[in-house]
Amino acid sequence: MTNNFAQDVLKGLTAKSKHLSSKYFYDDNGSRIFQEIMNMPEYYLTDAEFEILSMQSKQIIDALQFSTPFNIVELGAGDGFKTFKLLEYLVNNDVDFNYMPIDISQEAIDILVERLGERLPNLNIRPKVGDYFEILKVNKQSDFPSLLLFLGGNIGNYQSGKARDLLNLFNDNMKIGDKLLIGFDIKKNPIIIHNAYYDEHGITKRFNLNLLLRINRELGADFKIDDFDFYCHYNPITGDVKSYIVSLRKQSVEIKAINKTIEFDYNELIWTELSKKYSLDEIRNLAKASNFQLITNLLDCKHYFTDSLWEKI
Ligand code: AVJ
Repeated sequence: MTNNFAQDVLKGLTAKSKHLSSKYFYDDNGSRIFQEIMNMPEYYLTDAEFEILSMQSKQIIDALQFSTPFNIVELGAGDGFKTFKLLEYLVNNDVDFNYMPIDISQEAIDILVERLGERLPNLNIRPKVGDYFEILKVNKQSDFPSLLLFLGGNIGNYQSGKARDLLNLFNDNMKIGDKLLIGFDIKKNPIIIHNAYYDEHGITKRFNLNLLLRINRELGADFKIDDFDFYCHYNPITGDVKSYIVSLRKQSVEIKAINKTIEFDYNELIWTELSKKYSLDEIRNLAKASNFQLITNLLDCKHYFTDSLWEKI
């Protein structure tokens, strides 16, 4: 893990245009800061998806058309709070299913299992820690159909080609008739999106700069985070929110674990994240390009976000 981190940091910070991957935001600190982001009123994604999953559980389950017991496999379950409403609906209606939350963090899974055990004692839960695809491969052998959950808009972190590759990999590890429920943030008034990412409280700035603190701690670097700032920008044509760390001075930073001193120019950028927004047409095309049939788009009342239900054909 740390090894991959070191290699990716080396590659990203010695590239001509510097970049770091947003997947490294989520150490313990970063996960806590992300909770703060989800609690900001400006970060509408969380509330919108929560509304969909609490108000439209019945529509989702009816649309699955599974006639046997089934598995619900959640990729990147996190604390699982929004999934709770869907699980609660199923348990209360005596539906026969297994819930398999998958996460790379043992700590996240432990918390999730404890919470769900208290709130839904009758839930049949089979948590897994590890690589999505290893686990999906095993799950494909199950006698029962599966519903995969990929929620929260995480697909937005992938550039188009990469998103297609990832969804094709999901598809390869599913049986015909299996379903995927996948969250997309939808293109909307640019100001609303701008405010969700370039927030006044500086929480998203802290979320980004935490990555430098993580490099300091795990890779023995000496980033002075007061000498860096945060900038992000929404392009309403492409739907890309791009986030950057900005060097406020010409400076050099030593990173012991990779044996390098990295030079930063005045105002030089490190690209940290893509959070892509989709139109409903783009979602339809992406489903097709990855061998799925789109069954239905479930939307919140403001049409800010969709959980899109796809079938492997
Ligand atoms: C967890 C990837 C869905 O892109 O909206 C929040 C992460 N970044 N604010 C997103 C994030 C800045 C988030 N995802």
